[in-house]
Amino acid sequence: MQRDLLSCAAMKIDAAVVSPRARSGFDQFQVEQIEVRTVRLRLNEPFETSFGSIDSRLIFLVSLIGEGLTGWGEVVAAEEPRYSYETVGTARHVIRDYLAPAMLARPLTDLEDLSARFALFRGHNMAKAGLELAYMDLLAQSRGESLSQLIGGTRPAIAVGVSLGIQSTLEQLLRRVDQYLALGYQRIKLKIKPGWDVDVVSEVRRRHPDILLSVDANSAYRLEDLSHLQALEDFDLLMIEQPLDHDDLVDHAKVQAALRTPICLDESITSVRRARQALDLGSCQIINIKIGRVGGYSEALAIHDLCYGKGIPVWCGGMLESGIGRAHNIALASLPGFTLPGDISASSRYFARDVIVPPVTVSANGLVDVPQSCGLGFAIDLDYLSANTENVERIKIKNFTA
Ligand code: OSB
Ligand code: MG
Repeated sequence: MQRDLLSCAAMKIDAAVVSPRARSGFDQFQVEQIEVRTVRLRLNEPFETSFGSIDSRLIFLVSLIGEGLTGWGEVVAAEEPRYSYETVGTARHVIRDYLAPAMLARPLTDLEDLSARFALFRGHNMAKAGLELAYMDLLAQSRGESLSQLIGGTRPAIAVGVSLGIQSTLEQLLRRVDQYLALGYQRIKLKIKPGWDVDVVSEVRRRHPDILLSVDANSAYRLEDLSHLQALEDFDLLMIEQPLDHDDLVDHAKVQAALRTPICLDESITSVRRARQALDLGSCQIINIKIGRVGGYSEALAIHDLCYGKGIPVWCGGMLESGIGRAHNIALASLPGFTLPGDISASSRYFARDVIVPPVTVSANGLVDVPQSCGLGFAIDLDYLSANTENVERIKIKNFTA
């Protein structure tokens, strides 16, 4: 184990005196080196959505070194541009050529400073988020706080659900549902697409009349499919996630107006501005917040605050993250507005061995503890990382001038 959780240093401030998010401008932090690394982890079983199936995950990790500390983040982009246009390749390019130089140029004052530097570059939210995550881990460590404390989290434990991919048979899916309910997960989300929807949902609901059940279409339907989507109304679903196009708000508003079941947007919400517009238009009643999709903590916190103020429930989505991204998701989901179970499963749901120690575990009543130790709250298994690394690059401050 190469990182001592108790050794994170320095300036411990009294959280009761200064509220966590009111402290901008407090710290000056010079990042000296950025390391980007890809690590391939096999999935325990293939994960299939309406846009395809994968059996391994190329995990893209970012670590920042500065002032004797190392902070870790994860870029959640996939290898192919299917969920979003970003890929591991585009993120590597954008980080190396634009974001890393902006980050290293001069000391960072706070998260706002970092996101303002990144805002000069359009899009590439997952690349930006990876660096923001690592910066927040550093900041938490330098203050001797947990990530959850740093962002104003209030929950000691978070409720979690599981996202179940499209299976080869209905029987297989039913077994998976039973398996994850027995493990304690509080909500089951079924991936759906045309041909794997009404009958499947009907059968799961028939067998489990009382569970929290939702579906996620990952944009597999068109506005013309409205009557088909209406057939899902009989199953008392918690929500229908992202039925239409990845960037649509207008047609979702039409679908929401025709359904009792809440629509939840995932892909379409890429910023706090888009979240506000979705709520103004009536495109959804619930929002899935993914730190990567929205470009980092700054935007994720802003969406949380917007929804919290309006009484719109939010929950934390997942991207088959390694433990590093998962630890950040746990911190995010500890904010008070995260009132629905997140897609934050145990490490073992996806990976035989995770890159963090200890792995994330889910209790028998479907809760994940929010770490209280400083930074991420998990140690990084550097030996295991090294053994599975496909590529590693280091970008140093001396390469750049401000
Ligand atoms: O739409 O929520 C999604 C995984 C990859 C890409 C998109 C999605 C998902 C999931 C899995 O549903 C959530 C998880 O990490 O467990
Ligand atoms: Mg989704």
